[in-house]
Amino acid sequence: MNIISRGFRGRRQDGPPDRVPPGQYLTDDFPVLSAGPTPHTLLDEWTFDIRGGAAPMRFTWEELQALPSEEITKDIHCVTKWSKLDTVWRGISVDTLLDAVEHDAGYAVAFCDGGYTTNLPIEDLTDGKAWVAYEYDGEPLEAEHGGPARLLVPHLYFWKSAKWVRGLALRDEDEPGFWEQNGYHLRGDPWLEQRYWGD
Ligand SMILES: Nc1nc2c(c(=O)[nH]1)N[C@H]1C(S)=C(S)[C@@H](COP(=O)(O)O)O[C@H]1N2
Ligand SMILES: [Mo]
Repeated sequence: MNIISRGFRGRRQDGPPDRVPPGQYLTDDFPVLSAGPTPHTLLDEWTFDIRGGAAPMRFTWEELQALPSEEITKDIHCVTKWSKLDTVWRGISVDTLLDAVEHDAGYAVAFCDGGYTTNLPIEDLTDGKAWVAYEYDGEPLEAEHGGPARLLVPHLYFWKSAKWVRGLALRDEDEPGFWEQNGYHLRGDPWLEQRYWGD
């Protein structure tokens, strides 16, 4: 009888090739990957800052909540090889946030409570490709998954989706963030398998 081994093999599903990038497998769980302890910031002390534009911009939690939000259904892909299809979020488009700032930057570094950073070209943050998400599956985003708010950049590997995000620092040059200084690819396109330096 090989029912059991078949059952185990079932965890490593291939999934539809147009949805699951090369080298990835599907999971129904939502694994937690954090490089340090989970910070807990009170909402009335929480702000989202955009630095490096013509003038600094700051949104309080209340101001952020007053902006038009969207429901976002996207597949996500972690560089540790799990992918999860049709995850449902609510958040504010980064387009909406950057519209409030005069700038001509080509890049940004997202910064977070706890000190995590990740770098992104502005092109990967705009035109409906990135959000500051504060709900997952119809509930406030859990702290372990980045609540109160995280960046959601689903077309890149999930390390770009900075948890506990507190703002964006606009830059003229691409400046490696936490994982990008420690061996991860500068951009991280899962369809090109841009996992590590040199990929
Ligand atoms: N602030 C912060 N954001 C982070 C991380 C982190 O360690 N700290 N880990 C990244 C990595 S490597 C991944 S795969 C995803 C994991 O998100 P999850 O724990 O909600 O699955 O968050 C990303 N964002
Ligand atoms: Mo990751």
